[in-house]
Amino acid sequence: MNVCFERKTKETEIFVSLDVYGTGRTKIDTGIPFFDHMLESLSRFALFDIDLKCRADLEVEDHHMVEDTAIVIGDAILKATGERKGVFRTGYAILPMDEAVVMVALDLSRPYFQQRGIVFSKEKFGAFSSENIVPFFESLALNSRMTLYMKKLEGCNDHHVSEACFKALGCAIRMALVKDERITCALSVKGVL
Ligand SMILES: [Mn+2]
Repeated sequence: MNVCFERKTKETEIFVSLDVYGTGRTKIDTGIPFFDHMLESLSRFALFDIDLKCRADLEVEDHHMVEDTAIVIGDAILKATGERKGVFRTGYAILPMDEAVVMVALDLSRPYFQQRGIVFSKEKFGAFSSENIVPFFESLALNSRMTLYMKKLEGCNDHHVSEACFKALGCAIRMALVKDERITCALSVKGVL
C-alpha cells in the first residue's frame, strides 16, 4: 500500500510516495547525487518502493533539504506502519561494506536516537555535507517514532561507512516489518505501543 506525503515550506518542497512492502524500486531526486545514492541504498535494502522529489534552497546549503527529507520520510514510515500491528517490530543488522562494518538495532516503538562512532574525516561527499548524516538518522528516527541505535564497528573509508549505515538501517527496517500471523495486535505486553 502506498502512502503519500507532501511538505512545503519557504525552504523546501518535498513529495514522497512510499510502499514499505515493495521490492526496492526507487526514483529519488533530492538535487544532491550523493544523498540520492544513500537513500537508494536504504530503500533497496528495506525493500521500499519509493518515489521522492525534493526542491530545496540548495543555494543556501544542503542542511534544510536533508532535515526536511528526513521529516517527510519519517512521517511516511509512521503513516505506513501505523499501529505496528502484526509485525515483529524490532530489527537489527551488522552490515559490512569492504573494510567498514556498521551495526543498527531498532524498535518501531518510541522516538529515541543514539549513535556511537559515526564520524567522518572528510567534510563533503560531492555537494553533500557529511555533518548532515547523523542528524538525518536522528530526525528520521524521531519522526517515524523509532528507537534507533547505530554504531560504527569498523571502517576508515567515509563513503563505505556512510553507505553501510544506510544499508544497515534498511536491513533492520525490513526485518522489523516482517509480518507474522501469530502476532494479532501490537507486539507489547501492554497490547498497545
Ligand atoms: Mn557507493
